[in-house]
Amino acid sequence: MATVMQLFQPVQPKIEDTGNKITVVGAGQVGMAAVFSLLTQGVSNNIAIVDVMEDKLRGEMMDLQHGSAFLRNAKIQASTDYSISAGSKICIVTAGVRQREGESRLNLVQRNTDVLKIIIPQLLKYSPDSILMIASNPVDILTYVSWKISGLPKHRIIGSGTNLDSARFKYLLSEKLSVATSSCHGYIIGEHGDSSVPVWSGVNVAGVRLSDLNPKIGTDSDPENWKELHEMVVKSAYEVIRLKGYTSWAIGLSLSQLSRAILTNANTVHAVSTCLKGEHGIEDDVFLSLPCVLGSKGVSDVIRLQLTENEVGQLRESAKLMASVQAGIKM
Ligand code: 6V0
Repeated sequence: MATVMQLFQPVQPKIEDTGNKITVVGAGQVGMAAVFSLLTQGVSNNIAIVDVMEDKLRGEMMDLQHGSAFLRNAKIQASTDYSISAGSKICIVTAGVRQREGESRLNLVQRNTDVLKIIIPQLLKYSPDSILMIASNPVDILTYVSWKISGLPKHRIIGSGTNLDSARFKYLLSEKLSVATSSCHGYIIGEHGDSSVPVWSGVNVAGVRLSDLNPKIGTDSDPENWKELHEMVVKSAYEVIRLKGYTSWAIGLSLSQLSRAILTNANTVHAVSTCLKGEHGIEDDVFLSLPCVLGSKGVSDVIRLQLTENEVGQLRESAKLMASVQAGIKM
């Protein structure tokens, strides 16, 4: 084009690689919330979105592209063809069916396993060095399934796990204590879902452990009923689904935070789903959440939490439940 020829004196061909490409599979509520968080929080400016619904993909892509003037040099692609995902540093999987009102996450297993059998090989074909981050539910089981399908080393498969549950927990603590969420420290570990375990022994503000102030915290005999906070965390997804049909914003932000940790090689600690065989007496290849150090290689370390006997017992119960569900999956 003549105008272009007049405008530019070519010096060097441009390269496409931004060094921070992320593919999101699933252009549904969770996938698009993740994309929006990644773009607006400046985590990545190079996003590929893959789904099976062509029109939806095109609509989402165009809508985001129209926001380019408000973003930081964003490159946004979308297609049903996985070739657009080539060269991704992280592939986030949010595709699949979601819970219906009142349906448990574990109920979704086989339906979403079948979806993963299609998706994972395609992602690795085009991004063989990428970190896989799984969000589809039941996330712990599907992280295990993705590990099995992919044949990747364990550190490169991360389930979004209880990073979200821990965030919900911190929010509820902050409401109860009237301090900022970022100043409330505590982890929910184990299953993302109904059998998750709150680590009351570690909950603290400014290093002051609430369990030192209230030794009964989190137990049935606690007159202050702090246990209710964890019950609210477990119920919260069901409640949001009842009210708006799905959950999206908080999981999108959670996936964005985990991606930032990986892309910036941050070595920050997050509760994510990782293989816990050998930890706290767990004997099976199950994926559950413990606080992990995240960097560019994925999980570099699992934090050895000093858990109470009761907390270890609950974690092992979750592990048994995972192992029994895994045994029934047709891979
Ligand atoms: P949604 O809005 O129905 O979107 C799912 C998307 O997946 C749709 O656009 C589908 O077209 C797409 N899809 C289905 N099959 C394929 C396939 N084979 N290849 C590519 N795309 C496909 O669901 P939503 O976004 O609400 O939820 C997605 C998943 O995330 C569900 O399994 C949820 O249960 C799960 N969530 C996980 C959370 C977590 O904390 N880990 C939190 C919320 C939801």
